[in-house]
Amino acid sequence: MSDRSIRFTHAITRAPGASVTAGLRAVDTGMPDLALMQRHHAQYVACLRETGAEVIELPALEQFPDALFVEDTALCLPEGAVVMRPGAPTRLGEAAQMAPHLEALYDQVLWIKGPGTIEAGDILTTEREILVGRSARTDALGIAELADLVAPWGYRLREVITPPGVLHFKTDCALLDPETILSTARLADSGCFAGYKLINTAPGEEAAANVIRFNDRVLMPAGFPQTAERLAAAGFDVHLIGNSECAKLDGGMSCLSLRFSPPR
Ligand code: CIR
Repeated sequence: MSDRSIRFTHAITRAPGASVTAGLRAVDTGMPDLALMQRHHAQYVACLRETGAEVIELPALEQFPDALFVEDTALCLPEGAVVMRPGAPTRLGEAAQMAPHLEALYDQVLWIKGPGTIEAGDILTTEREILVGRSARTDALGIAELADLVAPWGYRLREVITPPGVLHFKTDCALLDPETILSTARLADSGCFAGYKLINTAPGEEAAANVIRFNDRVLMPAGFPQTAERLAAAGFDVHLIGNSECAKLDGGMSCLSLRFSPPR
């Protein structure tokens, strides 16, 4: 089996700006501390870079408080990139800001034109399929439009459900290797991962599910020791990254980067 769902030559990140304090959040758990967030972000970028990947760091976009969560703006596949159409009105304009950076690396950059909406936090790409969770941000029309765009590249897209009250599908799961998924029990119980090996987050550590496998590493938010132990015991090279400030905005490891291997 190939491993292009976990091996990447490139990543794109965007620095948090002062306006991040106005970022979207489901529940107010306090104001994010920009200086601490910047330190965590630097730790995250360094960890990606240490795998040998080229990490393109974009400057902060003050007019878009959530713009550091670049994952939601695009789906990057080896064949081409698809610019998303975010369902959060304050985030809609972020996608167009990302497009030129993708056009510099890809021959094929396609766009979700709407009227549907889709955010890539709801998309999990494995070796065999693309899973898309319907959520408050991602609707049936957006999913259908993405399915049509990626079909010519040979991708099978499967619509699944993001658990109610959960921001994105990948808030609750992550691909650990081509066969293995880390998931919360509440998501795994839906049966959507039949045929994959599963590792569940430890009880009370649901917020540990949003990790990323990036080359030989697993980047994981600090503060979830039992789940970290489960991953280490399964043989994964776990790197803990501070996430206390992004967590106040419902953001985690996957949200902070686009990870891909462009064809040129
Ligand atoms: C939002 O609500 O859109 C941001 N505050 C958090 C986005 C997190 N992104 C992700 O899970 N892919």
